[in-house]
Amino acid sequence: KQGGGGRGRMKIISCEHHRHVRDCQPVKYGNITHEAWPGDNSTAGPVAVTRTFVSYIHPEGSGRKVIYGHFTFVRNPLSTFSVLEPGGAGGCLAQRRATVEETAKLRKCLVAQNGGYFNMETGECLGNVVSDGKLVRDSGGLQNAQFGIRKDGTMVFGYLSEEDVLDQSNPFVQLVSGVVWLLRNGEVYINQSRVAECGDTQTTGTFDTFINVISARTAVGHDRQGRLVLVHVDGQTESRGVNLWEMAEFLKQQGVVNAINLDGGGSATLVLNGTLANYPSEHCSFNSMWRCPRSISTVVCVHEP
Ligand code: NDG
Repeated sequence: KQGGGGRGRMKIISCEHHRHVRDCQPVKYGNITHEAWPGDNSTAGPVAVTRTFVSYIHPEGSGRKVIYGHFTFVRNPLSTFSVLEPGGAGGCLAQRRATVEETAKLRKCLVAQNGGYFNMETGECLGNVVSDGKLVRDSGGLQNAQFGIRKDGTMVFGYLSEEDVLDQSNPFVQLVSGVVWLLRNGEVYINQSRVAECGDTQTTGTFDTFINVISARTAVGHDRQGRLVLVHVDGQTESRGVNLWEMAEFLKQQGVVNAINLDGGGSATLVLNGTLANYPSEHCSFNSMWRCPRSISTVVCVHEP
């Protein structure tokens, strides 16, 4: 758990040795710790297409299981995609938490999912946050998987130094942090993420538990055409859904090129045109018969240009 008190700070400092990704990464990628891909810039057709899947996957060592979720394909992400602070601008500073429905309504999102990780006790937004050109939060170079869009429409996936985050020549207009770079250039990048990243940004047990446990998951990635791809898989920690190996393999099979893992578990939420469209795992406080979307932190939002 992050923030507050000395213990939280200690934990963050314990991640620092992971900062120098370049030291550990295979020569294959040289000194480059992120991938850049030109975003699609088409102006015709719908902004986003959301597709529902019910798929069988084959987990290691067992038969098959069924997984449920949605893919959203987004054209022209530079003008149709935003990272939103919880409950509107200023939400990270205020350590606000809001449901995806609440935040999505304020920006008239056609499609919205939960975004970055947050401190469940204090509501603090974690990682880097750039929302519609405004740098809201700078993680100080802490290494976790990033997704951003630069001013010229380039999509960036991977690890960024603080200098990269603050770059003014082609600045980020949207930026959000995940945990685990699932796919790098069409290849599963989990083993490398294990070494490079700060596992303490998430709180589902140890970093390895977080990677290996089945749960609800969300991700952001892109396809070969430069369309942004938002994904969620329904689940519940330890009982339904996918581990990150399965998530990465599934995305790879669907033609996703680069993808990072965003907040999942009880945070995993999809809202279509203002309406909840997934099966959240949290029980409602008023009656455990029903499942309720969690009040979360930042949101990834697809809207009209
Ligand atoms: C979810 C995450 C947890 C994280 C919390 C707040 C999963 C499986 O949201 O790790 O700390 O961001 O992604 N669980 O519960």
